[in-house]
Amino acid sequence: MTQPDSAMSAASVPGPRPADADGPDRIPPGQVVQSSLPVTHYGPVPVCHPEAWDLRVYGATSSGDGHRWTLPEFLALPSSEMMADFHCVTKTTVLGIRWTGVPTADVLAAVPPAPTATHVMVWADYGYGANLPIEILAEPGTMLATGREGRGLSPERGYPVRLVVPSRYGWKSVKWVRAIEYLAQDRRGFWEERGYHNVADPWREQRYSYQEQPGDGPDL
Ligand SMILES: Nc1nc2c(c(=O)[nH]1)N[C@H]1C(S)=C(S)[C@@H](COP(=O)(O)O)O[C@H]1N2
Ligand SMILES: [Mo]
Repeated sequence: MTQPDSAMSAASVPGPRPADADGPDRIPPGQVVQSSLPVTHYGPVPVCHPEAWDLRVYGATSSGDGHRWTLPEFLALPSSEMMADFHCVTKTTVLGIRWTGVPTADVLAAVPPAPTATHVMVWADYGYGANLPIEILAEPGTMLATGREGRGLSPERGYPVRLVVPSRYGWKSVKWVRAIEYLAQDRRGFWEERGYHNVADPWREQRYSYQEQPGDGPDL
């Protein structure tokens, strides 16, 4: 198998496993490689009203204040590119998707969390949300993407802004992101309350909540 050219570039992210290495190590257990990722989500595609759209950061911030970006403000932030493999819990893996966007590490720098903040809830339109340990936002591969494969996001893929979390199953890659809530304790998101694993590490095949060990998440 040949690598996509840009997998060799400096923008390629060091994932939790060698995402830029070929061979069986690259594919998490139980996953099947497909050439493209089907559009996958629960419920309808939200309609974006660009004038009214904003992205908020709130909750356990260090200043106690929240932060808000309008769409032009968010699109003016420095953006970068990264390549990442994508693993859906339905067993589809797609290798080497190229994303453009704002690393979530930059969001943490712009709106520093309080020392008490341990987790985040990433909220989308219509109340969808996924929870993550706050360290995942500091990982180099995690970003708020505004583009995919060199073009803007389509509505189905999350226009105008979606999260990409290469180190977790795909449902944590929240499309249509509207807010990031800093949490002083973990809280389950949409799928984490409905039978899916709170941690969702594809390398440990953490698919379902019945697999959770003590400490993996809040009580169901
Ligand atoms: N807001 C929102 N984001 C979501 C979902 C969803 O239902 N709602 N589904 C998730 C799932 S299960 C996957 S696999 C990916 C799919 O991304 P894609 O549609 O770009 O392939 O989006 C994730 N983000
Ligand atoms: Mo998924």
